Amino acid sequence: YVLKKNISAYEYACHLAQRVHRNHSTKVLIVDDSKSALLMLKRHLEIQRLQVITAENGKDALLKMAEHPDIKLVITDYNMPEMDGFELIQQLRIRHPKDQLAIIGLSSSGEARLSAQLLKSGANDFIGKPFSYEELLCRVNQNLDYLDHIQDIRDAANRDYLTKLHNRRYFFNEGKLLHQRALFQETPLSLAMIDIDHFKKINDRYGHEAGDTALKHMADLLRGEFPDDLVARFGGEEFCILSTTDSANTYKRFDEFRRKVADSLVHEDNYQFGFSVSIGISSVQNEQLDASIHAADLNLYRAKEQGRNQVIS
Ligand code: GH3
Ligand code: MG
Ligand code: MG
Ligand code: MG
Repeated sequence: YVLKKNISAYEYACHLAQRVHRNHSTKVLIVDDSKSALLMLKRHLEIQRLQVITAENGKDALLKMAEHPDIKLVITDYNMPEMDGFELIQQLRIRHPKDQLAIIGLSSSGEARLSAQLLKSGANDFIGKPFSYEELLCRVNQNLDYLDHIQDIRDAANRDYLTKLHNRRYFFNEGKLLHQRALFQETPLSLAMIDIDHFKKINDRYGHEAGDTALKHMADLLRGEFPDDLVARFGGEEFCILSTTDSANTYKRFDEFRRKVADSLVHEDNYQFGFSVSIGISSVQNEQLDASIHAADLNLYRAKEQGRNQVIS
């Protein structure tokens, strides 16, 4: 009875200790050739509401990784048939860097050499067998928190705080890769610069906060219409899209978007208004990305000059 009571108190403590933000579907892969060890680990990790996937050796683990590319953490034994923990870790590291996939190696206590070997193979951390589950859970949480923090920092560096769209910096980094790939595969790539018309008037008439709401509204429309393209907030009320659609359809697609923006309304309790956008398009063929941006910018300028609320390619 005492044991049972202690275990449930312990489980309750684990429950309280869960980080609120931790996603219930965080996936963990555990790899051990001992079925009983797997079962024990699985049970304790599931109390943490982690989604647990099991594998009995390194080869099996690689298959499971391919099946579940969203696994965040691997906990692996070192001594296993078929493929041992060291080789598994080395194989995993070819594709998954330390700040995207955490790996904890299970080593035997009293074999300090093994722990060093696990770390050298690419593990983020290790834990000596036999271990207390409290220590295991601390290490699991610490490693998952580390990944979360890296992701938060990455988002802060790559996204615009107001609209949560990608920022200019991310646009150039990612854009260069997309550009190279398009050149290599000889697939079309087009670029659109979008600027809100008379945005200053929105700020002047309804206030800066309403202007912010209009920018968020614009971001929602962009996310809805171009889910597969690289969309960024380029500057104040200017957005840039790098799109892999067939260039013959580019004009039509952006003109439909222009109409959609003009037909939509921004509304809150104390205001309601609409706005339009001007769009300049260029194709990104054998040119550098910078040159295509410049070309799209010139077309945007012409769209403004010719009366706004239009697309020029
Ligand atoms: P045009 O049709 O020629 O593009 O005119 P415009 O008024 O849209 O362009 P202009 O460049 O004169 O003004 C852009 C304004 O956008 C000025 C700036 O105060 C405002 N702005 C830039 N960033 C933000 C923001 O984050 N929030 C809000 N509310 N306003 C912003
Ligand atoms: Mg987070
Ligand atoms: Mg403007
Ligand atoms: Mg502008």
